[in-house]
Amino acid sequence: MTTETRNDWTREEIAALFDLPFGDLVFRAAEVHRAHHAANEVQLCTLLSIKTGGCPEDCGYCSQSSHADSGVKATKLMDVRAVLQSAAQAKDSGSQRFCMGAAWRNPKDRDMPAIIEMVKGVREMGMETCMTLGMLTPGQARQLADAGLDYYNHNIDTSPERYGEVISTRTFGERLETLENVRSAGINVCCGGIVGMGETRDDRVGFIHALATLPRHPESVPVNALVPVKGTVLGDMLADTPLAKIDDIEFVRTVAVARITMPMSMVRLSAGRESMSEATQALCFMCGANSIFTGDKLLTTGNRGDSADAALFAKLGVRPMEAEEPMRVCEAAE
Ligand code: SAM
Ligand code: DTB
Ligand code: SF4
Repeated sequence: MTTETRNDWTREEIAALFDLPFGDLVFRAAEVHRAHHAANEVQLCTLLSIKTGGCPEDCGYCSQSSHADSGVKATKLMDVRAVLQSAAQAKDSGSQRFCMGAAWRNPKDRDMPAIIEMVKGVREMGMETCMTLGMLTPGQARQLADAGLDYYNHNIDTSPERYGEVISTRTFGERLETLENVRSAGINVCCGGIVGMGETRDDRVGFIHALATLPRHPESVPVNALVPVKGTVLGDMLADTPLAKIDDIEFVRTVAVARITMPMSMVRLSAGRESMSEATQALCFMCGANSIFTGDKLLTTGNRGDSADAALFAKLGVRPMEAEEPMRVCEAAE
């Protein structure tokens, strides 16, 4: 078995992994996982929406797009003090990473001073920081790096071929440009996408292929299961065509292939756990998912909640991961 990190995966190799008998795929993913990560340890991250709704982008899955009719109210950017209060609560409940999300196409330069205060304040509490603010210029990425931001989340969401069907207000190439700006600034990359948007197996192959052939694998790979929201293009499409809903086994296969192709990355079982069975989540952990979002809310939709997760961890013998000094990738900036 090879477990080294490779960036030259072919689509055929990835398709062949997806095609493996399920037991073989689970076994192989677990082997790769145990070669690089502590088995039975899962990282806890907490999300906060620091600026909700009213987003000009037309992402077909998102409740926060102004093109959707989801009933989500647009808010202004939160006060720094309120954000830090929320971070302190997350730390008290055992979270290691605080992820702050804003419903922007991109941050305006006038927003940057408050954003920088948030990063510095959360870091001072001893938590890892992550932000997701939309597209960044090279200068904005450097400002965030100077403030000490540990991770930037910017998802490719689906295969390059499917991208234009899900989002029309930006291109896949623009997504890659921001990822490059984040890398060059020396910030760790968090990049993944959504499964269950009515895509084909071939799109899931293309999605993992695009991530696993980046010049450097993202340090975090969030795999979201679509949370169908009424009033969004994809939420309504799934309500009308329930057969398009992703099968649990196919979801687990996607997590396993992410683990095998990106052995060192943290694979985050992200949105969609509220309606996912415990057995499916257990299979995902077995196949190498080693991070989750805690609490009862993601950005605008529900999450499982801490007591349900604690009970699941106890059943499975899973422990919350100890916080570590975040890995820096500053050599990328040299
Ligand atoms: N505006 C920023 C951006 O798009 O980069 C950051 C926030 S956006 C909500 C972050 C990610 O959340 C998206 O890229 C998508 O992968 C995920 N997401 C959004 N809505 C979702 C939904 N209904 N179900 C599952 N994942 C979702
Ligand atoms: C990611 O990939 N998943 C998180 C985080 N990055 C920002 C967001 C999930 C959002 C789910 C839908 C909502 O709550 O609005
Ligand atoms: Fe805006 Fe991000 Fe939602 Fe797209 S995913 S509509 S960019 S908040």
